[in-house]
Amino acid sequence: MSSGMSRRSFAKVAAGASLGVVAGGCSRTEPPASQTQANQPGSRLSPAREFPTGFYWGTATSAYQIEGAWNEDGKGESIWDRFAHTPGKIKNNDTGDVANDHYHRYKDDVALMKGFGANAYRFSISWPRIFPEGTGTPNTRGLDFYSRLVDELLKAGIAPFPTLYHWDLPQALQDKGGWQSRDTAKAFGDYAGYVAERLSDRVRHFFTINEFRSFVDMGHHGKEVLVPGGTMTIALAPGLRLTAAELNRVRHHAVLAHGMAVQAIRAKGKAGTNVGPAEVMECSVPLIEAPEHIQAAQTATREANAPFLTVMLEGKYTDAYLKNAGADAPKFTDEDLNIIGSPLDFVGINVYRPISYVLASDQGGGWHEIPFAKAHPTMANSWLTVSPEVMYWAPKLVQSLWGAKEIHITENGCASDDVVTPEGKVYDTDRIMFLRACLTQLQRATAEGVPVKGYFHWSTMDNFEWINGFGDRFGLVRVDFKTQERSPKMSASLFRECAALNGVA
Ligand code: BGP
Repeated sequence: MSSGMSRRSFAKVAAGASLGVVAGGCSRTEPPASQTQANQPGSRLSPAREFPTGFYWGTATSAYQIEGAWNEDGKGESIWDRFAHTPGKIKNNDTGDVANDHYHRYKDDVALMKGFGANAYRFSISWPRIFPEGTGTPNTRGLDFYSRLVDELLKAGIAPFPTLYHWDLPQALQDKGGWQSRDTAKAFGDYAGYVAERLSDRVRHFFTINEFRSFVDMGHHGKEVLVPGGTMTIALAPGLRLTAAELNRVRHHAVLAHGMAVQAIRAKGKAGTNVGPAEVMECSVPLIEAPEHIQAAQTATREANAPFLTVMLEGKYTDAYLKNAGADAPKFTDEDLNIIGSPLDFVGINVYRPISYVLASDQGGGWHEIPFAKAHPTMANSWLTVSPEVMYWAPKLVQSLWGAKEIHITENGCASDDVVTPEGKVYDTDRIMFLRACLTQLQRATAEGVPVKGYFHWSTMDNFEWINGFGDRFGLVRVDFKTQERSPKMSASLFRECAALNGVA
């Protein structure tokens, strides 16, 4: 489809070779033994529900959302510390100061993950823990925390998949212009190289940046999101309202930072370190699965991702993006594009919902966007339209548009209005329905040869959900934020079954 497709060189990973065998160490992060047994004849799982051998069954979190210890052991302030400490920004004025206290309880949390059968874990590294000022002298106590966490994970047979940026920019860099400054991209590359140099003896996969579109657009302008019956606006830290030209510049700096990080990780990490982004892909889903509508969805998806995934995977902005932006388009050089389009080992995509359904059209770019019907079902969050088929189409289109050889679903999940029974149980039937429906569609993709190698459920446990504070509960594990008590919900049992059977249970 895209002209840049053939020049992307995704590292080829032989089946089973991506199991995260630790270089030079004795820890291995292979699927649980039960996973392979379940694939034997006589297994109660129909082969039509199985995932490929070696599939990663993981859950995901991010530093600010769970760690707490916001000013401990030399950590610097982040833009989320500043934002949450500003009254009125977060529901109930909640903050991540303590959050899940994971910084002190990480061993228990790793044990929980092991308990529900995960063989992979996606967490994020807090940049201001490592570089309190964003650049300059590193804080070794910050790095030590992640080193201990990685060791604990490997001991539990869980492969670590850290993300280097999940929105908590050092405030010191924000004070110098934040993502509006090109220097921030350079600083991110340096930080990424530093971490890779120190952790890649044990960590085989790094994600650069989480959800470019969310932190850029929602943080620097506020973003309108289509919901059944209308739209809603979401604003995140640092809470700016930039002009279109300024916003495009920030977008450019974000993908440039990603490219610089990819190059730094290649330069400083051990040979064989894998790297890719974790982007919230804007996926258009064909309303009807007929060739012309599938083609329309593919074209629409490529354009919708023009400033982020498309430029990272093609090494160029689409003509339509530049034309629409006109005088507001970002200024860039060929060298910038080379950096942004640095070859990747995998593509990580966060998949919750489609941006829209589409049908083919003779008008415009070749597609017609169909709004969600007013009564289209949603999960507890009004933005989360129930459209599990996006879990098939998102990786499928990443493969067909860009020829990706390895794809990870880096987030998928839903908040639920969890009710605790007198016995202390949470029967989250809605999350179970959502998870099973999404996995069914994902399995449909892998069965067709779409190279999805891992699934990371958002989230491991209830946590600080950005502007919704502790109000939205996305976890497989319930957290009582007064006592920090953790209790697995029924959905954790479904996850464990799926991981053990390596299929949709
Ligand atoms: C993604 C973020 C996660 C998580 C999740 C839940 O966009 O990467 O950090 O927060 O969404 O959604 P939300 O909290 O926006 O409702």
